Amino acid sequence: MLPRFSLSWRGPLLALVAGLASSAALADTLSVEGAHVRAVPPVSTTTAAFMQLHNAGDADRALVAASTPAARVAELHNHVDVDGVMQMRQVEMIPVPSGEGAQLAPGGYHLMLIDLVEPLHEGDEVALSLTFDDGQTLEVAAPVRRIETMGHGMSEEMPEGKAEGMSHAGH
Ligand SMILES: [Cu+2]
Repeated sequence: MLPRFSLSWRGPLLALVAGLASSAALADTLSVEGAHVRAVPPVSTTTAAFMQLHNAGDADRALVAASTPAARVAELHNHVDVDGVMQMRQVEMIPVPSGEGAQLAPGGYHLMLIDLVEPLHEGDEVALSLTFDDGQTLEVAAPVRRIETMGHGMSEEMPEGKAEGMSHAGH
């Protein structure tokens, strides 16, 4: 399905041209707000990045990949409630619906930064590269911040949270 766009529609012969034009136009419709990376103790080689994704376009999009020079692996993750226990799962994509966008926040969707190249310090900026299902990429600078995990009874002395710490044993 082609997204709607502001060119006049002249029929199927223009479908390809229209598709190209719309992907160019969409470059302005996705944006990122409040990106940040959770500060972790120097011994930790894993952390998470959070942000709000906005989609002002007419087409639903999805975040399909992420990368950063700060970590050797960046995965898309979600938390799911399995019999009352929050578990992290890697997901293929994070939906970014038109108008709604997506919230990457503790306890929900997040980017998992695995095998950090060097310890991150509060105030550092981590460059994140986000790739969407239409091929476009957004570059974001995400400051490293302390985050108090909400809803798990976790203090900031255990910044990864119990559920994350447990499922990271498998990485
Ligand atoms: Cu995770």
